[in-house]
Amino acid sequence: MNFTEILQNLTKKPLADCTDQELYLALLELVRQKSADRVQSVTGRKLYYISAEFLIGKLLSNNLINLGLYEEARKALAAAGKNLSDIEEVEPEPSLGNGGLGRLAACFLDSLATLNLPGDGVGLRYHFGLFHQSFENDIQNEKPDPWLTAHSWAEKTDITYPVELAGKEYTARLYKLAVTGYEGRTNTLNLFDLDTIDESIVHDGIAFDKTAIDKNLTLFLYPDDSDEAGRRLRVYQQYLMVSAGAQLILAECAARGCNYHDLADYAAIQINDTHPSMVIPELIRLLGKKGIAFEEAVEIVTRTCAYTNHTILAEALEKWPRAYLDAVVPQLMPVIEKLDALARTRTADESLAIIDQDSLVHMANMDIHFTHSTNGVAALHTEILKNSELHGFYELYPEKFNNKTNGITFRRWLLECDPRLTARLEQYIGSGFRKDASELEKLLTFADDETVLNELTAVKKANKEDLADWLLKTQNVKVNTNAVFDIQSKRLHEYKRQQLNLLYLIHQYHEIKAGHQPAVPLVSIFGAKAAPAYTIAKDIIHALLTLSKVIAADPEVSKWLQIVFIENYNVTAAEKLIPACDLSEQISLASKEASGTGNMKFMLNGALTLGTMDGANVEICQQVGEENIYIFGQSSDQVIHRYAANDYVAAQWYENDANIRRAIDFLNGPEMLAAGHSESLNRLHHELIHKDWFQTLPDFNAYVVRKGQALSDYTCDPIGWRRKCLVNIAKAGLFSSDRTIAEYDHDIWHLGNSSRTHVRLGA
Ligand code: H53
Repeated sequence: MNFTEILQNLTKKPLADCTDQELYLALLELVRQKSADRVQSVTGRKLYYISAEFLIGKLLSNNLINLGLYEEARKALAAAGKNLSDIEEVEPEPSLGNGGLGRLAACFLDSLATLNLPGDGVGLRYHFGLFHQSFENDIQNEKPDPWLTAHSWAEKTDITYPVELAGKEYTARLYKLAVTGYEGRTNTLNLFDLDTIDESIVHDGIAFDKTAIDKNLTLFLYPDDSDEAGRRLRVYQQYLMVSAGAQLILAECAARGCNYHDLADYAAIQINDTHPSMVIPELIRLLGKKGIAFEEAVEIVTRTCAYTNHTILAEALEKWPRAYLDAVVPQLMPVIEKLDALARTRTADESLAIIDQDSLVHMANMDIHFTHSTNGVAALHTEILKNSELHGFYELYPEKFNNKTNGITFRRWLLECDPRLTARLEQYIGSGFRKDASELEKLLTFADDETVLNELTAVKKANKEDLADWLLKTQNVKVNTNAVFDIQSKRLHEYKRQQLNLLYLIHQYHEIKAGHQPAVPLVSIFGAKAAPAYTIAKDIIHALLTLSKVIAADPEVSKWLQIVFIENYNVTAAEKLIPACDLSEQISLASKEASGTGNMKFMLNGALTLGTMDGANVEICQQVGEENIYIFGQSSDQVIHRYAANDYVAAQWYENDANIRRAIDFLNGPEMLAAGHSESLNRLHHELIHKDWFQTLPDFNAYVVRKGQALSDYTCDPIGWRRKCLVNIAKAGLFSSDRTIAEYDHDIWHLGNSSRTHVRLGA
């Protein structure tokens, strides 16, 4: 049977007569069948990657590519007058994540399956995801982001587990989503949910009764935690995930012959950030029920589990008041208390305790004591963990600490999102890079080939045209494709410093008004969601939207400058933005961005980075060389010292620098107040002068100069610019998540074989 016949068997009518919806469902079914053929039995150790987020994006195209069916599907549909990209539009994007942490988990699942390693995900099946963002009155508005339809990639199973929450028993149901690698095996993303969830309790945007656990538990990822009920709800969610997950792991291992004493020979569990940390005491508790004494259970769990730290921001290292845990998971508290007592026999350092003097339970501390590996996610981040943030732990357990620089899957972030560039690359260097990303280096032989450089420029131009069409269609904005496309897309957070970009844009506005014409027109594109209760983040969005209007209304400025803030930034939007980018904004305060992975995606798609020496930017700089990246700003050492000395006073920078003052004062000056909301603009103005926790002002002038340099290089030396882009593409191989996963496997997981981890328990 040819592809058309196979598909027609599923649609039961000629393809030409089908709607896009019908074709989508047929393709979904076909992918399911083909994926099922690639399920393999497991011997030895299998990985369970437990994570609150899996930002998997749309799955149809990705699965077709990984199954090797994309071209066939495209041609068969085209022959029937159908367009695969129209059919892709039918698929809702699962909104099961927020940012880098969740997207990393998705890339890891793709790489595990591609490398033929047994590794499944464990998480929750949120009905409405994070939230759907829209702008109303230039203010972020949140609504549910539903993605579950009658025919979803996640299939309901008959497998259920009892989970006890606040003394009441609930039933967690397992849904399975097939994850097929590129020419690889099929693994599973296990998502848990309750049958009793009631979507109708959501009202007025994303509000709902936070106490009706049976109805609300899996409605949203990260429900608002600005009140106690919301914070408790997060504990409920986390325990649902880890308790059901732990029962699944034990059941699967037992079915393969595990007697629980040898659990570490059957399972490796990776704890992704602190959200799943309760899996440690939960497993110890469950092993106790199987007759295994506490001391042995601790040893088994330590050998089985490993922990990844993704941040040094205190707010993201969870500490739960023990009163919450007493109320929600009373069955775990005796175990946590014993773990705390055991940890105290290993160190007298109070800051390394699990339960502190204020009765806060430090989840990361529990992770580090009772797993065999703690890793950071970029070289700089791991060094900061060892030397400052987690220094006490590093002294206690030096052998546990290791670095695993993040990566991205090239299937989604090159093959799928940038078919034009992929085709050109194949023409120059063959298709080996599809499987072995290091082969991209072959491109370097073309660094001085002007034909190739011009062809790459043409690819970029065509991608910018595509983005312009998409922006017109979805955001109703028209952009000039002869402009530089400068993009900052990531979660909205002060440490990521969208506000620095904002101040730059105001500065440019003034420069243009003063008759200083820039080297080239600039389209500055933003995509970002702010946490619903994060006021200043929402103020930054409002200021950018307001400034965008002020500029658009001024013909003198708007021919040089345009701000586009796209609504509801998600994986689908990222796939449109990244291939069209010229300049990638990676401008976090040095030391604060653990790694970043957007930086890698932009580089791979031939954008140049404007960034600080932070996170993986440092390694990108090492790869491409300083001449092929635009670095500016304070170093992480300077920042760490400034914090330690506690002597940063934003107001001094504001008073002493006329450019800074002019930019900040514009925020609540007459033009902005006429177009925006005074409360929000005044608050941001005040924040920048009196707080500025993430040191925007000391980096301002360096940023303006470096960005100016980049824009002038773009205009004055187009061939030189494109050569830099080529070097970035060629050197992106290091950032393949296949490399990252191979390192995790080699150093931590040892999948497929029995456990070879040697653990030092106790001091
Ligand atoms: O994790 C990414 C890093 C990035 C870091 C991010 C992250 C979240 O998305 C959420 C919570 C958290 O603690 C960290 O900010 O730097 O690249 C994957 O490691």
